[in-house]
Amino acid sequence: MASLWAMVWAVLPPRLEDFNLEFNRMEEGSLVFLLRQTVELLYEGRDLAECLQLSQTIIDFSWEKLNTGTWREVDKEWRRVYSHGCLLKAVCLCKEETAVREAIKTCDMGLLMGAAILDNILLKLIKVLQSHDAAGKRPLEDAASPQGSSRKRPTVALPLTPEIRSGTAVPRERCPSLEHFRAQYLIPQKPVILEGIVDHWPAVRDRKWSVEYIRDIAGCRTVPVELGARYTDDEWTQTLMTVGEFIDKYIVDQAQPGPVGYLAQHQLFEQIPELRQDIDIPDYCCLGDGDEDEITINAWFGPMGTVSPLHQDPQHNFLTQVVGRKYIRLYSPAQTAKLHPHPTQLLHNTSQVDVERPDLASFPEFGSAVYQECILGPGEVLFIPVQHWHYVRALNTSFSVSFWWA
Ligand SMILES: O=C(O)CCC(=O)C(=O)O
Repeated sequence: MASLWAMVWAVLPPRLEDFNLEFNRMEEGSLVFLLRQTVELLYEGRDLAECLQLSQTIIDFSWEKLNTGTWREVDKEWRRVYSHGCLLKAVCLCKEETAVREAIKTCDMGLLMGAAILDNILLKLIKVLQSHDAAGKRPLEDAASPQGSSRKRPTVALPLTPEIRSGTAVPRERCPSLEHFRAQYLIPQKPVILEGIVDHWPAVRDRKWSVEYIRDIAGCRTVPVELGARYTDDEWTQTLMTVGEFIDKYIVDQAQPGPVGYLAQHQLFEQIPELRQDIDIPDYCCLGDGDEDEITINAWFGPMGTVSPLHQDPQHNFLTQVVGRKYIRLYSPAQTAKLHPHPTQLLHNTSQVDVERPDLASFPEFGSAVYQECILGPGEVLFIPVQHWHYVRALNTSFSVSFWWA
């Protein structure tokens, strides 16, 4: 096998001149100058220690810019500078074969916070580093045990599997034709569970997803994780950790709900193409008006007891269950007044009511709101029409993929 250093250089542009360092609208010219100097140092192979130090300076400086003002206001060029800093740092780290994990983490930070550069070079570099890092496929030795987690919070057990009454059950269809789905469900905006439509996915067939499979593919990748039982709680927060750490701390099959962390991610499949290859956009999305590249694919990976509070979204959704089962409650937009949306602009799409333990003294109308419900199992796809309120609770360790489309 070629040395790591040789494999890394096979990913980099062959010559210094091929390294595109053109930036528009950058008032901080000196940082671009520093970036050029760092790239030169790397290509001339003069002083890697200095190169590493300079790349850290570039990261620190551009990080400040990324964290000033709102995310939307951040100039994309700063995100490109940040990604370049991450690339250079990761490359320098690879000279020491012991720092491969840190190099992968650095690339992930560039992917998460930066912008695509040099034909997605950070993704290519991660692929090389992961193939080199056999240790990346093992659980992290220093990960805290679930019992030791300081984030453990007492949770009140809910009925493990609610009984679904026939009057409220979401209907089911096995591989309906496009026309049937359009006429019966899409046009009248009615929820339905589609069975059999993802049976060809590698994620449910030959590369069947499981916690260990996810750890194998993505254990050493750094991702954003939500901490807290539900995003409406005051203590709810977000952090970055590796998928391996997340699994060790939060994904435990246990009799009672434990500490809750949720890998709920809009970018996961862009960041980890190996997982994207295991799934497919449902054919029914072609009935929408939007292009395929406008479809958002989300990952929802969490332990038993993870709850998404009752909320609505501005697009249709195919919520697809890959691992485990989820209890889901649906209310049509016509019920909105009975669901008591939060009054603030930020949370106006979220109900104040705790669906399975409603405070009917504070929210009396909720008791008469009409709903449908289901338990979604592996290989099943729930069509949630646009603006339909949905509440979701994982009944065991669960991985779902949702497709937002219009
Ligand atoms: O599965 C979940 O926890 C939430 C899914 C969801 O809200 C969505 O796909 O829009």
